[in-house]
Amino acid sequence: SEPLIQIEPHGAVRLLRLNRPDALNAFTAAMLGQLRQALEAAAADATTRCVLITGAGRAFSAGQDLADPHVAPSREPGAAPKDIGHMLDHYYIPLALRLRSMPVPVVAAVNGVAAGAGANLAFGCDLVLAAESASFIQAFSRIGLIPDCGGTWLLARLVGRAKALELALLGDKVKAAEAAALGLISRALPDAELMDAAMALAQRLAAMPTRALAETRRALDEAMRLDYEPALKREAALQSQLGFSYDYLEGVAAFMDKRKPEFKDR
Ligand code: T3D
Repeated sequence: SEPLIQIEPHGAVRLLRLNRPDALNAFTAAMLGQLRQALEAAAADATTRCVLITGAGRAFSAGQDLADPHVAPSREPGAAPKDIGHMLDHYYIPLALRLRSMPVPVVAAVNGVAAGAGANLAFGCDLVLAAESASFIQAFSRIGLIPDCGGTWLLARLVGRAKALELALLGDKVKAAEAAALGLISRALPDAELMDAAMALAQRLAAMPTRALAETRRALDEAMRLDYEPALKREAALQSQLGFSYDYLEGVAAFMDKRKPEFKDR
């Protein structure tokens, strides 16, 4: 049967395509498991230098599959309520952590609607491009939940508390261009240009010093919870390690020799 996550190698870029188009790529436990495995495999593969995530069909992802028996509340009178926290503990949290600690940059190409966990999964990527027809919805409040999959952490950091609360409380649809203007995503692009632009961006990142890019993400995330002086010291510690790297040697040598660098570290 068709994999729920399609994996396509494009040179040093690994494209992961969410692949349940008939259900708007809504996440089942099996699909979340496959996505995590696909990220693990990309992380473990030394030739992969960038991951690109997109959706099959007209949506990026409609978030948790609300028909999934793991989470759908039973309508039978007297039926015991389900603990949907298990889904978060066993699937969404490990996935969000894996995404945020990838040794390579992760680009999202949001091809259509991204709702609930689908939106927050995209916001957890390093660079997010979206088609102009795409939209983002914090759907949680509509069904009596709070933003998960990192939403409570990510939203205010991306757009500030006032806008974060507006998005999270109201759960309104935000079009790609507005998402870009708010700083939720990098850029909105004409639909027909999205995949070429996302692939070009991913290939560009793949040719860059991968280890420095991963450490940049780590340092930025850590700095969010540090005071100024500890953040300066953390930069110094990470920089000191990178100073011993091949890519630093190569980067400076290429600059001095006025040639294109060939980075190798990961
Ligand atoms: O539960 C836990 O473990 C906690 C974790 C929660 C994480 C979450 O992600 S909670 C949020 C879950 N997502 C949503 O609440 C979004 C629900 N979907 C929508 O609001 C809309 O479908 C969209 C805005 C995403 C798209 O709207 P539209 O008009 O383009 O499409 P549609 O007609 O609503 O959907 C098309 C079909 O997909 C439809 O099925 P049908 O009528 O053709 O048989 C619809 O039911 C189905 N679908 C869409 N989203 C989901 C879904 N089926 C299951 N789960 C979904 N999330």
